[in-house]
Amino acid sequence: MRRHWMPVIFLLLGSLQVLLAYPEDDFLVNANRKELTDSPLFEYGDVRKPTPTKGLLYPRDSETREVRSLDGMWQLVRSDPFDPLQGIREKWFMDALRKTGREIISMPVPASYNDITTDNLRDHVGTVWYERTFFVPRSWKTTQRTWLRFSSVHYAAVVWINGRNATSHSIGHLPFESEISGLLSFGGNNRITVMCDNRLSNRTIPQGSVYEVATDDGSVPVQSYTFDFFNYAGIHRSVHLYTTPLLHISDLEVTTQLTNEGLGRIDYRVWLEASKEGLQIQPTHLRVQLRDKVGHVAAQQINKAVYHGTLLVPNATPWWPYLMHSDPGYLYNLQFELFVSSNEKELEALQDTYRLPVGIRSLSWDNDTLLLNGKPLYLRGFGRHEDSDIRGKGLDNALLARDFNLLKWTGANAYRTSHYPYSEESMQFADQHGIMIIDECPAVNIDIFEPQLLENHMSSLEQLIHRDRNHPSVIAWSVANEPRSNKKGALKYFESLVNYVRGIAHGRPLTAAINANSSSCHLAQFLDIVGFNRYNSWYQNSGRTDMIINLLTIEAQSWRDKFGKPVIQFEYGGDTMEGMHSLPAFIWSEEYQVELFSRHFKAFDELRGRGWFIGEFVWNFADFRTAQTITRVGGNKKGVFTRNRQPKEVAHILRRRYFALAKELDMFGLPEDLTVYISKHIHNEL
Ligand code: GCB
Repeated sequence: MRRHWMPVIFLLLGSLQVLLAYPEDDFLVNANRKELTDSPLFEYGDVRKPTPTKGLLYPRDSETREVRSLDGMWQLVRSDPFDPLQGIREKWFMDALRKTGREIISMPVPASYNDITTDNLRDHVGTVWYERTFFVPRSWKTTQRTWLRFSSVHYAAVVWINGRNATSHSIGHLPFESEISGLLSFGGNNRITVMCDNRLSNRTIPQGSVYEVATDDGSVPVQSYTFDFFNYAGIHRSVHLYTTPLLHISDLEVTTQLTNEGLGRIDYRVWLEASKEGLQIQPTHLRVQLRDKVGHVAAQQINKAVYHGTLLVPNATPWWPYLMHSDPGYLYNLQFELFVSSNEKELEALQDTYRLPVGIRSLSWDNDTLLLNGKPLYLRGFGRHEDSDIRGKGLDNALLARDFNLLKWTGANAYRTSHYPYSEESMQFADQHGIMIIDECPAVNIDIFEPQLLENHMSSLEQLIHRDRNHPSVIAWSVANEPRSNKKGALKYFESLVNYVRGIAHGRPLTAAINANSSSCHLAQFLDIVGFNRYNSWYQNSGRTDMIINLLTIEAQSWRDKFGKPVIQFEYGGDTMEGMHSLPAFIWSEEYQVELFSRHFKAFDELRGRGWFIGEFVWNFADFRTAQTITRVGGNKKGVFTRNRQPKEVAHILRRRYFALAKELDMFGLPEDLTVYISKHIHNEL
């Protein structure tokens, strides 16, 4: 056997796998909460590493591929919260959902289903079923493979095409796909059915638990969770059908480096996959071409029977973050073309083309700092949420564009994808605009440390890294937000987790957003960058902004002294009702938010001078929906912007700070509208 065929054969075996039946057990959430916390019995030795995900390339059309969107209006039925698996037993997927006799609800995709209707679908616990029909052209039948790809379904999904199981997946915010060529009616109408389950258990990432409460109308299941953002559910991101040739490029991995002399280096690896028929096709070579913004070839390589290589790019145009260079977010197009021998007269034919945007940059770190292209970074940004009125967590391009305009308006250069992976479209946007990303997996507030949870946690990171490893904007992986890392069980848990993630980290440092204290945290010792969340003058010492500088500088120094690593504050802030004013400042007023921020700025400036404090992140970019609690007025109001993306007073202050930092650190000019004319005696102090 010719050696270069090995990856193809290997991948073929994968693609012929019998589709797994729906793992019912995963859905059976134990209502009797059994505390497993801190049990010394868990050694994690028996934890299986997750099976690596395959082929998560974003669907792009090309000379050899077609992409079709299945977004639009679907139909939805909800199951009885007490019998979420009724539809599986009764095989609702075998026929149109209307045949179940249940109420049919028109449901847009992508969107969370919660805020669309006027009834209690908002608080539904359990499964809902989505359905739509679509045509596939006859022409796709013989020469193509057809794939179905979901960019995110929250939380778990099982998918059928024309009544036959196509795939299943759990963990929201992450893509999954499957070949469906064998399930389709080509040239005919097809039905897709998706069962979506929003229940969280002790073993899901993130965790939650379902319990029963007695109401005036009988008992009902309720989902509880400790994180504060609303547990929106549904088909949150786009659904695509796409085609590939019978032998195609199934996956790509790229790393880049930039030398002081401006030489760019791109190391790439390519995976191929073939259907049974595709195995007959003989690849002759792979052409890899790097094209600059205007389409000129900046470097190229032709490989025969080798699926990895290195491109050297003299005088490369580097990828720079926003406000670190006059042309931030420079992207090349890396074009991969697979050629095969054609039957006729040994001619070579183009078999498959895939184009990947690539930014050339180096990332490195030491015990004091994080460097991009050799320059130490100071991160100024936000924790955010994917959240908006009506759509919930559904992808919305208008919102995405507005958010990036606001981010740039404030002069921010970074954000953390708190507390889960954000859409692939937002990652592409960040690449293009030069916004740096701390990429976080969905492990928020994890508490009960048990082996099955660890396996899922590893899997969430594996899937995230696989999806995002080629984005120049990603500068770190965040392994968790506010885990109960002071508990004894956290030590072994995080040691195992971080050991695993190091092996797949793809040239990025590891961090986390910690709310334990430096003296009791069992996680920070394993990280490259220590991140902490602290709500001085909000959750502690409410109303006392005069205590911030002292407490914050002492705390940051304690993290530094104990772990000797760069330190970032990932969350600080206070809830603020837009339009509520008070002089002197009083909590919840706009004045209070301004005062609280300003005190933090002073502490940050003191800390920056110490040489290891490398970032400040506000909580939160915008107000967002939470579960109903007495501490939230219509949601979490710590936004610098309102939920409909208008600035609170503090936004103008934050903007002045972030641009002042850009000026101080990167000699960037200030925007003209940063200050307004007051009088000829009062000058712009920046
Ligand atoms: C935190 C959490 C974040 C919350 C925030 C708050 O520490 O990380 O998810 O929204 O506090 O406002 O309470």
